[in-house]
Amino acid sequence: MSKLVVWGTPVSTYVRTVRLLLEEIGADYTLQSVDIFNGESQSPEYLAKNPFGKIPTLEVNGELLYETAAITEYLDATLADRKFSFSDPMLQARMRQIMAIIDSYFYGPAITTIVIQRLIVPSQGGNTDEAKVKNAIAPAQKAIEAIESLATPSPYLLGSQASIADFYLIPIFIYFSQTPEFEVITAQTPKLRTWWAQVSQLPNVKKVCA
Ligand SMILES: N[C@@H](CCC(=O)N[C@@H](CS)C(=O)NCC(=O)O)C(=O)O
Repeated sequence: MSKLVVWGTPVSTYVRTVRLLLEEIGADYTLQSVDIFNGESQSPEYLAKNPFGKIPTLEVNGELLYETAAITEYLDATLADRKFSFSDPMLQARMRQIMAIIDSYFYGPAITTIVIQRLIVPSQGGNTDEAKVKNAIAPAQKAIEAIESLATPSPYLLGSQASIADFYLIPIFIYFSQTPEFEVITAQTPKLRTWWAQVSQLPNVKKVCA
């Protein structure tokens, strides 16, 4: 059996993506802390594992793998017989498309700007940069409406089976839903609102994202 170590900070959305998958698989793994808030992820020791200083990095029997899409697809293939992907090529393409939209167009405005400015900055005694938040609303809305147009939730994003795309979006919604911008940005995405009401109650979501 493989020895799996996930390097990362438990509050990270991408670390949570990997952990949600591992928990759904029922895999045995260790979470090894790398703090992105105190500079540890930029230390020479961590940069030797991941030259971009991002989390997560997965260690499999001593071999290192980074980038969440690569990690999740590897784990799904090796531990779950691709249960969290699709054999239908178009559905598989839709899953990859949603993951790419999240990486390229949603994570930045939703997490790096709105969540950081609304939740993190004030919790550290700072003031929200309202201009930054305002500028992030339209791109976040465009991205989430694109995902809405691809989603067919019943109850998961692409049907009756949970896929890696769900594990990408759930950790972002955990934080994003706590911001005042969530209501307006998801006003035109009823399918995703129904999806969120259901998946936010899953036991492993409560366990990993508590
Ligand atoms: N492309 C990377 C992105 C990972 C990422 O952005 N992780 C965030 C935490 S959720 C991070 O490492 N932030 C620290 C930083 O940017 O310095 C992946 O897919 O794994």
